[in-house]
Amino acid sequence: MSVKVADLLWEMLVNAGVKRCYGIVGDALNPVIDALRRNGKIELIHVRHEEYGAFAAVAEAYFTGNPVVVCGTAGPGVVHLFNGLMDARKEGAPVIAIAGDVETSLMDTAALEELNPHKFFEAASLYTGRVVNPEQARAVFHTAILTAILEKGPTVISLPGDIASADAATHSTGITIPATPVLRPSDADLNQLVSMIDIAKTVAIFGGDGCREAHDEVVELARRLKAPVGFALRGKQWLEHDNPNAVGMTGLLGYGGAFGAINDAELLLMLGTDFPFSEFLPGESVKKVQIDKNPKHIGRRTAVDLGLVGDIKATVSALLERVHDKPDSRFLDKHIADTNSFHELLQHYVEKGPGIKPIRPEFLAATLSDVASDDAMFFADTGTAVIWLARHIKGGRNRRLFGSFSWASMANAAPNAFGAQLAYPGRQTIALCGDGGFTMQGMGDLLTQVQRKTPVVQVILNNDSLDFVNIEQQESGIVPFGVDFKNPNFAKVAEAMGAKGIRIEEPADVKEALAEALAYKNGPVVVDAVVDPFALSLPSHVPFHTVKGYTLSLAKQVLSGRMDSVIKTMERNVRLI
Ligand SMILES: Cc1ncc(C[n+]2csc(CCOP(=O)(O)OP(=O)(O)O)c2C)c(N)n1
Repeated sequence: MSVKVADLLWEMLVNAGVKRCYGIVGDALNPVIDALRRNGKIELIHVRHEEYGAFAAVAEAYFTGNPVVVCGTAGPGVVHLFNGLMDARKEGAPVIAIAGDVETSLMDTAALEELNPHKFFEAASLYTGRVVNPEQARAVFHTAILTAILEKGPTVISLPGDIASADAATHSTGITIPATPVLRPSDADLNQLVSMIDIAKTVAIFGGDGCREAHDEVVELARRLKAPVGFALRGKQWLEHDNPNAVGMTGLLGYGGAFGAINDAELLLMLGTDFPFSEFLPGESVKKVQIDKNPKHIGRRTAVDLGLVGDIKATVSALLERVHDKPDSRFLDKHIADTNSFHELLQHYVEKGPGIKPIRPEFLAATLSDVASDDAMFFADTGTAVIWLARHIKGGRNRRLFGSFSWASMANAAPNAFGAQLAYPGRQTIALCGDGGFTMQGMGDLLTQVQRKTPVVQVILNNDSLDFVNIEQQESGIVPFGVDFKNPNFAKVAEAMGAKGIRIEEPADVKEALAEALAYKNGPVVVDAVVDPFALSLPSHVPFHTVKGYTLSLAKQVLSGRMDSVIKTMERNVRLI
């Protein structure tokens, strides 16, 4: 049998390490999927919504580092992939989209389902190739694959059905993935950094996702410099565990002494972070050095005094050979003490949790953290779930914490956990879902999990509202509006769909119910946890405009006759209970 363009594509993807393709077939994609079936080495994960597949692919690609394929057919199918591809772009996940395209004879004729991939994918894709001739195919496939892997992000192969089923112009399917080079600043630049460190009386470190491979090096540097280590949400899982100098996070979800440490230090080392909230970073009173392998990150969130390009592991290793220890630990001790006292505040609703109904989300998340295994993978929906993940789910050397942290899409957690479960079968994969998020996307594809008997645990924060936006609106001084809805009993819905459903209304049942959910291995579990919609969270550093916004919103709510919700908000957040 002759080799078709689509056969060439799948064989090249196999050779690049692709194991799964998430998506929905049809129309332009049919010859492509027929070739996948013939090839037999890549599994098609047939989802009910292309976006769900894309978010699953992001988690698989981010954690394994392997390229993962998603597919959608021309027009609407392709459009459904977009949000997940934006997420792949922001989280740095090598996802390759095979986008069905109209027949070449119909291009640019406003045909049914026609979409110009170059225009449409521009914001998301690192490279988009539209294959209009079999002669082009190998080069386009090769570029899309290598770009996704080496630049860690999404690429798009737009493939019309007539070209997919045409004879390939070559049988060459080999693909060589170059190893990642070691990247670090020059000796002269490192020496300049060493002198800045030597001059500074106090040094703080602030790290992000770029510290992924560098836990031990950063912790050792912090130990020698007596430097507190704060982190962005994307750095938490890499820097918090096994780190006596950890002082928590800054930003809107902030906790611990991170904000103070970063702003009080004489010198701040920003390591592998593109933390976007500039107002939480220090101004000119603190000298700043930023190190990142991506030069575009340097200086864009705050002006820096020195910018160095390098991998954090390689750069900090080289620095450790040159840097002089600092003997004075008073700065570190102060910020560790601040961190400990904030921790006590955070524990309030955890410790009181067994006696408070509706269930406090802090207590739910902390209990989940306690009962989960040491290598559990946690995923949080954008919404209040991220807050509780950041503050109450403990990381660890083998634990993983993930979400749509940089793109901030809703409804990511269930598909993320599904993708992770396929990549790491048997490992605990836990999605902390908003009720808005779960009904937006998780519910339809619960059927996919049921069909595949995938043991994903989704814990739904059932608070009958888009609670995060509720808080956001109050912070900005407006009366909450458009945020309430009515939920079904998700446990019963799950049971009707063939999953295991567990509903928790009583705080006393939380631990046992979560343990039961985690022990279940025959398929997906939905834990419907009825939580307090009035639970608020304030960052460890509260900007003035937030306080002003809350005061204004509460006043407006009183004036518009919502006294009861104001009282509940106050009562449940000033530690009266
Ligand atoms: C796709 C999408 N739509 C809207 C938003 C804006 N948004 C951010 S959080 C949020 C509320 C999430 O509500 P829910 O999933 O119920 O979680 P909760 O905050 O109540 O825990 C919304 C609407 C978004 N980030 N993404």
